[in-house]
Amino acid sequence: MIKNDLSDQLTDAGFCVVPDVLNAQQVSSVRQKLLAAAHNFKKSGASTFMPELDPNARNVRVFNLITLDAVFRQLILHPGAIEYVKVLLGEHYMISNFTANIALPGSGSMPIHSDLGFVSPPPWLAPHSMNIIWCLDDIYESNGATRYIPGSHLFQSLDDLPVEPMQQTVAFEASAGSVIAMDGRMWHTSGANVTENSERAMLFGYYSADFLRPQVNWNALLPAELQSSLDPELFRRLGLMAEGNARHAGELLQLKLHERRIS
Ligand SMILES: O=C(O)CCC(=O)C(=O)O
Repeated sequence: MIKNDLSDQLTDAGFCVVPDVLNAQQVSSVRQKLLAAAHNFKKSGASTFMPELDPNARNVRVFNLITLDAVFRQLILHPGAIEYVKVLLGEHYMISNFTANIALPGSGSMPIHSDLGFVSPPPWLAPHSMNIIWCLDDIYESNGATRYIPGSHLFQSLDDLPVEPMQQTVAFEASAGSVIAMDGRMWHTSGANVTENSERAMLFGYYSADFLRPQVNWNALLPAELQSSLDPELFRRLGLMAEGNARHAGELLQLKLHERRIS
């Protein structure tokens, strides 16, 4: 059941932390599956180090989680997360991406950014995208918790960014099993993991309004046999149906017919 105070916080402050969406046993199972997925991802020839994103290879990036294990196909539509997606995006949300970032001790911050800025040019006037961030470890400042600029979900263009944006960031704090729901306009980055031996594994489910092109092309990315075996709801939310961006045309047509009737 969605908590009203969290829903209000998400709308007003641009984020909320929802505790205990997964229990300890589920966290441990998902974490193990993530490590196996990272291993298989590497074995397939892909790199988990993205020099354009991270300063060194202590950030382990795992892309395209949807193909890597059934548990990720369940998490991306987990009801305890989707109810928060609907707070910002309404009923017509789509899945834009699903990735992981394991920050090992010694990892550093990536460039600060807003995720809406990756899929839509400014002005950024409304929450047309959002993240559901799954915490598979307790996350806190010293183990590289995601950092954000409070209030930055209201920045409308690059002109609103402070001169030294990193200095304005604060770290999220959340226990393993929580999700952080975050407005896609929020400026954020990964923190540096300065601990001796505390890993920080997080999954980033990214969702957007259905009129925005997803960050990845699921049609090209997902093998045909996986596509044909997907649950119909997941198939639809990944935008794999033949119908593309037709909802708004349909609504406009309705409006025209309505106007005709009243004129
Ligand atoms: O790992 C993090 O804390 C942030 C990751 C992120 O923002 C991204 O990959 O775009």
